[in-house]
Amino acid sequence: MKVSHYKLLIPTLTVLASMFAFSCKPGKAGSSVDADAAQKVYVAPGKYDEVYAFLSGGFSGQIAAYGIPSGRLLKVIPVFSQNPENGYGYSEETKPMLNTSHGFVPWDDSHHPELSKTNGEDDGRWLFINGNNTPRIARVDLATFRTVEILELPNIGGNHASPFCTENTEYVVGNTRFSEPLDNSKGDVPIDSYKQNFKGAVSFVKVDKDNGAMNLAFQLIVPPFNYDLAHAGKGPSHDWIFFTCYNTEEAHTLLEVNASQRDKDFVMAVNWKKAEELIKEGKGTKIVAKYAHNVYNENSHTATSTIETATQTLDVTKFPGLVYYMPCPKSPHGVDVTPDGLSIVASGKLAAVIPVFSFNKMLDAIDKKQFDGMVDGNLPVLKYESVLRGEVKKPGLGPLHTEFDDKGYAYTTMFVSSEVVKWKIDNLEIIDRIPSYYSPGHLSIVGGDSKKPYGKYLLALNKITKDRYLPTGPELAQACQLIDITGNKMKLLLDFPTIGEPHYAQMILADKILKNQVKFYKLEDNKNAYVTKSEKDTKVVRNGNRVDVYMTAIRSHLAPDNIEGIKIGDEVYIHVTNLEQDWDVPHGFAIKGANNAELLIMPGETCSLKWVPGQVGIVPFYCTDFCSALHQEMQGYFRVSPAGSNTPLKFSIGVNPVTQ
Ligand code: K7E
Ligand code: CUA
Repeated sequence: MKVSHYKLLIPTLTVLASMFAFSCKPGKAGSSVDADAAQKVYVAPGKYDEVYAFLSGGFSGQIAAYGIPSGRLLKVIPVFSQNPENGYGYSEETKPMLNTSHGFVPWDDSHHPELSKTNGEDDGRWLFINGNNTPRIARVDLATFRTVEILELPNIGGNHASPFCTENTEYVVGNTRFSEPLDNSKGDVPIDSYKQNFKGAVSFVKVDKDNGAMNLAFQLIVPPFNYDLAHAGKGPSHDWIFFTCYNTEEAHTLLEVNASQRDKDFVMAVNWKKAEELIKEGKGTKIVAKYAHNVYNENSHTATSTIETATQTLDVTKFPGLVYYMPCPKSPHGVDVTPDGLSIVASGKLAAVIPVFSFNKMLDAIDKKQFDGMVDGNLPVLKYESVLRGEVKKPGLGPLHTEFDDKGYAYTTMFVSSEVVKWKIDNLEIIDRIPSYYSPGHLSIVGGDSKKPYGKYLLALNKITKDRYLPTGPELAQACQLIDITGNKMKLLLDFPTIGEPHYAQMILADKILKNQVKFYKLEDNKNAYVTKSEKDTKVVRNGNRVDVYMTAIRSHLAPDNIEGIKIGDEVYIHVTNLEQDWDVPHGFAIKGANNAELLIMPGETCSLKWVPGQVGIVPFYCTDFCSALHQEMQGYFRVSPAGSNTPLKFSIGVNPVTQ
């Protein structure tokens, strides 16, 4: 995204710049920093931040949780990428989370964190995020800040317009960025048969309202455009979800030029309620599809991966009334729905206005058949004038994304002119603008995409860092900026760098999450297949060349800590149970030479590390997490003997070999 936006938009700067009176280069930072900014972001030691901000990690594949207003990094939550820091994607329990129909894929590109919603408001239960590259949707449980489910999406390429929740999280929805042939037709087809063989697919993932469990309910087969962003309706527009699409030219090469030919692309409006009914009536077509569904069980602390083999589909050209297109100027990117659910704001990356569509006018235009042609024969394009509520005039250059506050204002990022623009939702008038350093993509306001925005803070998520911090060589961190939106004028409060590229972020009042926090796992509820609930039950079991070590950790020893009889050719699985039952007492486990990461085991949890010893000799292991004054004493040894040797299997703790 960083590169594509940059390349795409910079050339247009010269074209569009003449149309605007203001400078495209932001002024000096110092001039716009509020005098009492320091006081507004200072959170005294020991005090909590008011807000959690969840920032996508972009090409890190993860999510980072920050405290706002301080900008303190609280945690990086591993999602799509292996994380050696705590063994996610390395331990036996978590490897299945990264399984896909293509096998183990330990990385992805995550763009859009999305908080679960109840009645259109953030409920603080789950956080969803998309994997853009190998299409997946992940769910993080906000009681534990752990990724607990990852569902692969078949039939699509580039899961970018994803995952956006309907008003009550009935569904999280994702759409394809790179249309491609459907999996059941997988074919060795020429790329230039794009128009005949390629399709888009909108995935509707049902979310269980009690436990959050996801399943792919159905997919809508749509024309082969590039679908970019989405937002669901709310209140009166509850039944609908809106997608921007570009490349309605259906180009398959040099999209930079070929997908920017038409004056207008579309916002696609989908009546998901109607699609749901059609599926319930059995109108869906089941097609072959292969996709992984990975679930982490919180009691066994173990993930399982299942490969699914089919999905229900509806070809939208066969069901009138499911899909309508609203023309939208020049390569639309973001699409956002106002808190009242009545206006749909789209941002054309190359457009000089921000069109604001009226939901009621859309219904009316559908009713009166105010069409301006068809897509694929029978998918109506609604007349621009008949659906438009108005345009925000001269907003700046390169509008991308919009969010809303609690006072009737909208805020839109301008990528090219590098600023955030505040405008009034009712009369579409621009109220204020503030420079952003540099080139913001998304922005986030506390509750800013919900039915009840809280307002107060705005985060601008910037693509380019340049000179904002001490340099770190050619690679500079991405960055974001905290802006105070309580007054008429926006005020810059704080800059801070981020982990990976923050595309989107979601901010939520901390109180909504704090109350549900799990502090440790109850040992008595531990259902891990290799749990050891007390030190006296520790053991080492050989079965052919497989050796299972049932180990425990408690301040400040690992038991057993002397293990002999391991041989070259063995596969050793070390299952460590942390016996502690208190908050913030993890133990770590690492072993010399393991072609693996460490384990970081939370109180009451069991984690397993696979180790294939490669050299004869004594191999130390130790706890990696400084857990007590005697943490440095928390260690042990394996003895590895040659293949075929008859060293007996022995394990012990507290028997000093020197005095034997
Ligand atoms: Cu605009 Cu991937 Cu949401 Cu980046 S996307 S900015
Ligand atoms: Cu346990 Cu250090």
